[in-house]
Amino acid sequence: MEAIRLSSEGSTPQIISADRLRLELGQTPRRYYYHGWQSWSLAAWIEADRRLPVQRPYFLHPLQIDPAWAFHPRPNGSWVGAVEGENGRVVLLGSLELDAHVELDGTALVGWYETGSGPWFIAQGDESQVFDAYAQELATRLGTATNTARGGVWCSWYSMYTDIDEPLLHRTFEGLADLPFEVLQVDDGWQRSVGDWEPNAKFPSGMPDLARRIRAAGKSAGLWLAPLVAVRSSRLFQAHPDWFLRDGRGRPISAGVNWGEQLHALDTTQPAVLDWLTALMRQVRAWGFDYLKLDFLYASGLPGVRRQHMPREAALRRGLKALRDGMGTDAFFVACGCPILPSLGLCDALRVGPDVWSDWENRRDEALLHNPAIPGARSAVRTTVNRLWLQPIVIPDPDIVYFRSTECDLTEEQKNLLQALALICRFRATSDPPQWLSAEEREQLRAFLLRAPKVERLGPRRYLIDGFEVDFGRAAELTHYEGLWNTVAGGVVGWLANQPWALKIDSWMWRRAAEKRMAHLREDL
Ligand code: 9PG
Repeated sequence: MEAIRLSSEGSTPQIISADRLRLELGQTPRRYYYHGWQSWSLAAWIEADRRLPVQRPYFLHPLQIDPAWAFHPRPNGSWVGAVEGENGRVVLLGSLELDAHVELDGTALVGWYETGSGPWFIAQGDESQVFDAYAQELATRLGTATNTARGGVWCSWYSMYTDIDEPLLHRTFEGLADLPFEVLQVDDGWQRSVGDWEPNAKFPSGMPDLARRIRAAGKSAGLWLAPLVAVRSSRLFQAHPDWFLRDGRGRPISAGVNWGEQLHALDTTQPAVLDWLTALMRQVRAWGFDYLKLDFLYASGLPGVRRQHMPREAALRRGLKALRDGMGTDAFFVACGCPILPSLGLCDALRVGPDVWSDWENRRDEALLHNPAIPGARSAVRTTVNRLWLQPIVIPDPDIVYFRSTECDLTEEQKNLLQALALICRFRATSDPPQWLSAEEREQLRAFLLRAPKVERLGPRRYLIDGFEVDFGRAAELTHYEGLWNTVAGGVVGWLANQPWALKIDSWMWRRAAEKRMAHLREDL
């Protein structure tokens, strides 16, 4: 353990190697910067004397945060932590290698590597300055994105969810043909099962046909896969149970619950698994897709027993490398649901926040479940804005923006904020089906896709876009909900959320809403 005291004047960054490092700040900080593990985990500045409640439901921890530190008693985050003092100066402590964690312990920032030791980066100054310096150093060690930003992307998820099929997508692509999209991306719903990456019965003409139709319209074909997880009922899990991470008692670990099933995680220290991943990516390229949104990538970085002993994030990075090797350097790789540092240098774009949703905030999720990883427009803006410092290393994916007013409750102001963020990130995606756009909204979308804006950064959360100021300050804050009523209601709802039967009711309600939405969509076709 290395203990050092922060000097009051020194402002050149320092790099020190240690297994554990204690950085004495010499004063009680005002705010602490939390940095969550993966895409969907929270990143935000919070008053240093506040404690973030443990988010619910607990069974989603492996899917939303780093479950290893979910119940840690002090403010903590993955790889990097920062504090702001009374004078507004920021001190940052960040690791330059994987498998590291930082906490605020009173008047000290403490960082440690889960195994062994490694380099720590220490900087103080104004917020933009210290985060920029950290990003520079990470870029040098881990590498940067190789492909440049793509133009507009249309993604099927945020209107159709898993209810996609061949005729629906064909007609949608026809309706989008005269809009200046560069990529048409097919999301979740085409596969036989999560783990079995072949087309299901709703895609009888097969995947090469789908990609060919997209390319015939002059666009790139994009595809969603979650290659590092498999549901229990998949053929993959049934055929190769030994390919999956286990707990100390030999049972396959939970990588969370989704698609109404238990998820399991591939062990990316096994050569057979790596070969399978590389072959899968080659296959998808051979089908004709060259924009790949790979999702649920956190799975192979979860704590668990691996065939070959190595730190968990180093193991994940091996898996990501095998995926990149298979797809080739010319494919555009969007990493989603992915631990941040292990992906740097391997992907082109990285989702840096949770999913957006067609309304701004949800009181149940925010106030009662204390869960900032559940889809929501404000949650997405908050975490994305607090991760824009990653921009010199990777294209930040802020998720999609909305132009439609059908099936969307966002105000004009909220939609404008999402659009501004997409322009800043240089990642422009939408999911609006053409038949849900009015003539005016369609023209707004066209103008947005064609825009070549001049973006200037005024501060960490303030930008000028073509001379217009956009301030994300308020949206980027975390609202605290307190009081007796909130505690009682939160206790009840939190308990309910942890019950499997309540989950069944929730997915039944989701199903009903989806059926209504799809009936609406198909009748408009
Ligand atoms: C497809 C989707 C979309 C989306 C991804 C990802 O339970 N959860 O917390 C949870 C979070 C995100 C999520 C699914 C579940 O969405 O971010 O864009 O591709 O998968 O299933």
